[in-house]
Amino acid sequence: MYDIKEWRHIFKLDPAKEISDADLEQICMSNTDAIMIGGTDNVTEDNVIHLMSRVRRYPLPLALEISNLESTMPGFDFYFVPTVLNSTDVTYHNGLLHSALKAYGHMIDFDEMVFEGYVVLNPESKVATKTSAQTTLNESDVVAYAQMADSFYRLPVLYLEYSGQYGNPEIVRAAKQSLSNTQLFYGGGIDHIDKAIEMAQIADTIIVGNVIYEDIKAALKTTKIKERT
Ligand code: 1GP
Repeated sequence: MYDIKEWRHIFKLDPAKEISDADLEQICMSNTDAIMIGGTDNVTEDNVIHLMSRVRRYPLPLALEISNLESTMPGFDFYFVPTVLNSTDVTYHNGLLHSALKAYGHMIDFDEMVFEGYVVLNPESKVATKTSAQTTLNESDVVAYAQMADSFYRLPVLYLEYSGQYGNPEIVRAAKQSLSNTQLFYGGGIDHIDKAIEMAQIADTIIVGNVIYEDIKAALKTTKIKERT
């Protein structure tokens, strides 16, 4: 079975975006550790099932990051369930999860579930708007969330989500230093191998998204962190 603790690099594919078969093949045959399917807007049952079936041709772990109940389905190796720690809307702390458990709790394989503490840090991102996240956070705010995730909630993963923007390495480092058991995911604005290396030297796992759709060669190069960090 796959061990997410060993994952250093993840490509995140947005089911609402188009990707050619040739680009998808290069992504799935690259040196990444896993594919995560997830997005904020227009994530539907149809586009998730379509992308899942295309990625399933390749021999690497596949995870769904749950954005809504309608597009959640069997067939993935893992389900990443976000709880947005800096959301001001209880829906994104545990409201969606509560609805999901009411509907499907009797049939869930909890070994496949990974509860992710999210801290949304880019105020311009769709996820910040959707979750009404309080993004004006300094280093000590983020450190407090890291302690909350690690020492109180004991979450397996803390995800610093700068989606669409390259983050502040000092803030990421401060969060990392506050974690003992929780795995640190960093995502946002990695569009060059140098940025991938910088964040991979701090976080346990980096997530690469947008650049897949903008510059496939640069995206593929980010997997070289394995040789370079
Ligand atoms: C988005 O964290 C991921 O959820 C990756 O961010 O799309 O900016 O690479 P980018």
